[in-house]
Amino acid sequence: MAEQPIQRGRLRPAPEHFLNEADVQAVEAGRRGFLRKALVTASAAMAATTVARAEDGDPAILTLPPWTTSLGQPVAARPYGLPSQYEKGLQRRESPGLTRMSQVSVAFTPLQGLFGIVTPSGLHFERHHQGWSDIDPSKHRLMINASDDGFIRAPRVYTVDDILRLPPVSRMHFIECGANTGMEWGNVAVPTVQYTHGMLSCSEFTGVPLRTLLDDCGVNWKKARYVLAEGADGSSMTRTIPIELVESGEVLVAYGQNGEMLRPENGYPLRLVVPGVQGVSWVKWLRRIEVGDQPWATKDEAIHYVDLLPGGQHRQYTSIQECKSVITTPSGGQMLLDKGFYNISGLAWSGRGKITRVDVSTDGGVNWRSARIDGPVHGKCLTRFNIDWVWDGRPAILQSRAVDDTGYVQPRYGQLRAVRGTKSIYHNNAIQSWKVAETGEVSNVQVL
Ligand SMILES: Nc1nc2c(c(=O)[nH]1)N[C@H]1C(S)=C(S)[C@@H](COP(=O)(O)O)O[C@H]1N2
Ligand SMILES: [Mo]
Repeated sequence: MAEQPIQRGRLRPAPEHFLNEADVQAVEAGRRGFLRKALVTASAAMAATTVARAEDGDPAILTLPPWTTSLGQPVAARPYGLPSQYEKGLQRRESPGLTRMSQVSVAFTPLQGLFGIVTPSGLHFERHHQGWSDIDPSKHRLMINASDDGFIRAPRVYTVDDILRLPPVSRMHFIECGANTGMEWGNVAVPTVQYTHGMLSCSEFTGVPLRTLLDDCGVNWKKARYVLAEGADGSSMTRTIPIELVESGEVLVAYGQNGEMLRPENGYPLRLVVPGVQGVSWVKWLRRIEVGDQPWATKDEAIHYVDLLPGGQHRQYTSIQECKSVITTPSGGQMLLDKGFYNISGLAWSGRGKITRVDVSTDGGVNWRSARIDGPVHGKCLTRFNIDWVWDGRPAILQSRAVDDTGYVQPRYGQLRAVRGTKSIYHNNAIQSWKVAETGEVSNVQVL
């Protein structure tokens, strides 16, 4: 643990946890015990550090610190601002264990350390099938075409400047990888919410509705049924998207993220935004849209992101991220330092619309209370919830259960597995449970 972890409230943060070799073996073997043990050791080591408290004679209140008695730094000492040096522990993290297991390249968002609903751009999760590049926008093009003339009248190639001239819209949406929470299908308890749910981020995206561009190319809306989106990276990332999502104006060719241009890792200079749909369809470094009337069955939809079901069948082209929520604090790896008051905080989202309610249980799903929804509630966007809790020092199991405006209720593991079996990797939206031990240690458990 290189950096001093961030201390917030009466919670000790999760250790900056990387899975080690023993953890990886345990994960591969599908055993839960090992990870827990590794975590207890890490937490115990942290508990030994003393916590500074305000008391009589506290120099922090009695003595004027240097920042009060001297000149501060000038404006623009850092023309592009950075977080405080004391926030260094809050980082996107790769988990070498998970990466080795699934041969993927992914860096997870530290959900446990974030407030509200916006993910700072520098902490937005990253998922690349073939790495990222910082593309020179003057050399980037977006081509809109079709395999036969009947679909569009005037195929076109757009420069980034062409797209920046068109009327923009800005919208807040979550993006979640279809494989988020995937390890839990195998009953593997990864230690922290960063690794269970951190392939999830939320930004304000700015761009041009794809509909505008298709209109510009004279699309035949009656004939067109699907579009194919293709990225400029080496992964040949291609996904089929139903035309209804485009026609509704929801799908954006985005260049803006949280008020500035997209970050290179997230698709600079152009990416597709497909609200409510799994991350893989949000094609980054977007360079081509083809219009057609049947799914293309590309590798990223025929082989990957397919859900194996009981009885040897599978689901394909499932793309909506169903209603889901997670408590981000207290969460796995954190430690409650004392009995007493805690604010339970978390995120809820639905690929079908708005969150209407989040219930929270502190006794493993026996009793539920409705949480306070805090801040704006947008469709297909992260929604923050908070609820008071007084911890009596006894073991507890914390859970959250979200409901969206279609009336859909987030399922328990037992309910999800009854329909989906145990062989899937994708689209796990089950209720997450965090166990609080008498020691205050919080860990990942599954409650059916
Ligand atoms: N061109 C391209 N687009 C891509 C990918 C990729 O590897 N190449 N990864 C996809 C996947 S699987 C996900 S989950 C999201 C991740 O977006 P992010 O890295 O901005 O979080 O981008 C999608 N778009
Ligand atoms: Mo993904």
